[in-house]
Amino acid sequence: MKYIYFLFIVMVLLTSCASELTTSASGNSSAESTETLRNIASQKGIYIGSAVADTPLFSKTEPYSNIFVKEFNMMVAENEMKFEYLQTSSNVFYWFIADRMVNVALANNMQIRGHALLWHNQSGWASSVNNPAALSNILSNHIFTVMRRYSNKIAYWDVVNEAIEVNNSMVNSSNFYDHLRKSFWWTNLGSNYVEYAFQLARAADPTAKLFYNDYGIERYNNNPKAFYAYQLVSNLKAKGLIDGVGFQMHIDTNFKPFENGFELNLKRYSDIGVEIQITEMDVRIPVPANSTLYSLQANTYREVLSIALSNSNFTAIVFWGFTDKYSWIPDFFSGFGDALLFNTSYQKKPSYDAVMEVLKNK
Ligand code: 9MR
Repeated sequence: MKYIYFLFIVMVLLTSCASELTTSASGNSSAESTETLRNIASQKGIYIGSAVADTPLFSKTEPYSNIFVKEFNMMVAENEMKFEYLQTSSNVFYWFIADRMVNVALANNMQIRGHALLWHNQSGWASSVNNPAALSNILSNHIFTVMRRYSNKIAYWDVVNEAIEVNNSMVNSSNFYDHLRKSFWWTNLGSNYVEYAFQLARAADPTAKLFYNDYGIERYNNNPKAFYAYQLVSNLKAKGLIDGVGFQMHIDTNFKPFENGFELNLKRYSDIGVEIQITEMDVRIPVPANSTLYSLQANTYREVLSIALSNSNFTAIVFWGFTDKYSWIPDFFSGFGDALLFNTSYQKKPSYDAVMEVLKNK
């Protein structure tokens, strides 16, 4: 009897260790835990997510993973599913990190956005291949291998990321083909490479939702980039090759959602029947910040989300990180930072409260 009791205790201890990261955040029944972003968002029928990085996610000394699984129900790997991380050399795939991140999301009942299958950055060895036939095979092999590994696990894929770059020598052309980024993909595969990538993705996993994702496309007025992105998406939609558009939304407080036509911009996408997600949102402010800046920032989050929620094709908001401790902003925008919902000490900021308030009032 004693031994059975002892065995029981050992089993309980083992189970609780193993499930440290795999306990379901939504399974918590305390009153405190119901008031989280993910719980309110799921009542409203949308997903709320964050980009995460593997290192802090598996850190034993930080509250990072606890807060992430408690507050969010959608995950995107900030870097770890990009080409250079997954296919480290020709047809050599490295799954360990991506797999363990996927497992955290699934164990915590989260959706996953796969980011990204084709991009001009972080494509590793592929970006120095200068041979159309070879690059076409590389793309096909990459998309099939990655999407099939995660079919039934990753529901949303950024198939092509940031392919529009306004070509100032073609200002008179309103055809998006003239405004495709002249990346190594374009040089080798020609203007149809975007459509080719979507065809491959459709074939690789017909159940996945396929997205085009870009930055700087949120302003409706006087924004040719937004117009070309819309053209690109509607062209793919007419061919049945795309399901959604991702507005990255790396913005600052100069973006005024109401004055800048954000609602109209979303509407043109819902009018053609594509799903809309905000995929990488952050609102950078000058640092050191003060309470005025924090409240301006909160207001930007509030306005963006309230407009998005009024569109019935809007299904998810994902932030590009959740704590100011881990954010790309200070490295890329000198003098700016503090762009997210939690500060560097993991305390909720006014922007967190604003997002919560808008969700509740939907
Ligand atoms: O946040 C990412 C950063 O850690 C990388 O160094 C950077 C490399 O280009 O990519 C960042 O993520 C980008 C995302 O993949 C695509 N949209 C813009 C994001 C911010 O640059």
